[in-house]
Amino acid sequence: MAFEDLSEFIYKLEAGGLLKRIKIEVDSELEIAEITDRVSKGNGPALLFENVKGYSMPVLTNAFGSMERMKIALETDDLDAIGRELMAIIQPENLPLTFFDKLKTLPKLAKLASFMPKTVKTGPCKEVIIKDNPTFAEIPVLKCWPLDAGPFITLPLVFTKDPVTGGRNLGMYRMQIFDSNRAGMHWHIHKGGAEHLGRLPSEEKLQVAVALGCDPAVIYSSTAPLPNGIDELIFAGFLRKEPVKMVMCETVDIEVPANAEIILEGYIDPKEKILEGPFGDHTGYYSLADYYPVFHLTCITRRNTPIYPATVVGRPPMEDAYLGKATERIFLPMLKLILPEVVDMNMPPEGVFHNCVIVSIKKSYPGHARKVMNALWGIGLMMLAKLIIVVDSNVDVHNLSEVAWRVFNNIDAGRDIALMEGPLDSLDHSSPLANYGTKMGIDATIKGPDEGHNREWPEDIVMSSEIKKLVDNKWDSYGL
Ligand SMILES: Cc1cc2nc3c(=O)[nH]c(=O)nc-3n(C[C@H](O)[C@H](O)[C@H](O)COP(=O)(O)O)c2cc1C
Ligand SMILES: [Mn+2]
Repeated sequence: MAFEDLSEFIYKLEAGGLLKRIKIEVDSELEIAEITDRVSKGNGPALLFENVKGYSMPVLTNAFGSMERMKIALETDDLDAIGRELMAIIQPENLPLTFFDKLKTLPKLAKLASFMPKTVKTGPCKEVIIKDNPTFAEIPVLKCWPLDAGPFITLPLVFTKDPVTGGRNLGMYRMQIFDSNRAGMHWHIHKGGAEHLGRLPSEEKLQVAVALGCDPAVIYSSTAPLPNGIDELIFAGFLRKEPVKMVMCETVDIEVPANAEIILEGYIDPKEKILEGPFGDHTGYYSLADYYPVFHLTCITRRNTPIYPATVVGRPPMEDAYLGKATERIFLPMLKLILPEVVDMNMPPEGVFHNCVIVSIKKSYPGHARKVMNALWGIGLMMLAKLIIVVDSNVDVHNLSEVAWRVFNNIDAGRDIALMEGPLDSLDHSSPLANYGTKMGIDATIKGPDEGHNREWPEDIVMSSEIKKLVDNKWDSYGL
């Protein structure tokens, strides 16, 4: 049974001893962030702050902050299995060929239909409707780091519609609170929300709705790198094996999850921008201040006693690392559909997703590693990967020590480093220009004469199995 809402997820975590309630008074300015940072870095539990100074709403942090909690969130024992299941639905060989094949796939297609979001008349997110002077002031939005430009909503689910096709997008983009009814909308230029705004005639306004606190599959789906034009709510339905219940907003023509804790309705004027940031970001640095669109609040709808969810990001690893790991596992099979030579992939938390991708391949022709780099730089948000390291199939990409050892030994800098100019993540601070710069590929695979390497390539040092067995058997007698 899927989680209906955030509370059900909280109860599940609590029942498993994976959530702690903090009853003494804490400050939404810096104190909650410092507590969360320590607990998160210490592999600690999810935190529910019940007594936030000056506010009646409790604050939830670190809910997704471990592999165990991430799996509970998506109701699975094995994130890779979700990826394989996704493949089973979209793989071409599963398209019906004969009549009997068709019959076999019927349950699968019926399942797909059952993932579509379902519109309902009303829901808990409408228990309170505030159209007169709605204000952010009742929400305990966190200020996370000393040099942050203000409080930031860090787990917002931002809904927009494509002005041309009407198609929905859901993305997670942080929102800086400027005053009672204006917030920044920090969608990067590569993202779905920004694309919608860009398609809007400049004299119109883009309607936006933001959900705070949904069931965990919906929250995760807002972070998933789905191609623009694919509805994140169908993906959420697939993950939770039940449709997401949606309800129409009060002041904008957008549907939002009926079981959300809080809904913020509003609009963005494409002609208006505001200096947003700095913000202590998931790179471990303050992302630089820059101009972003302004969200104008027109209505708040919410539960009677909502929970405000937040994440604290900073120097990795933090909570977002686990959301990223889920994405790495769930989307790997799909990547293999396009690149069957890929064996495994690791996006280590220190690389904050867009800075480092390590990929192992079954190499079968000269230049194969470069082909994989170029392909990755051409697929969706992988275009932003600043460093791609390619290793042979026998290398365990999740063992960073092994990867480092292979790279340090295997590369000839003149031959094995590929530099590529192109788009970079908006959070990258190293490139001379924002959003554009140089990316590097490292080919750490074994080279042979077909790649101009006419010297012998040495063997890995491995003890023979007979001697290993002999030493195993005699181990206790060595007196070690
Ligand atoms: C905690 C968290 C915060 C994020 N903040 C932002 C952000 O401020 N701006 C942004 O463009 N992407 C941000 N992202 C990444 C996007 O949510 C992600 O790229 C998502 O796929 C975007 O959806 P879209 O492709 O529909 O635009 C964040 C992700 C997480 C997990
Ligand atoms: Mn999208």
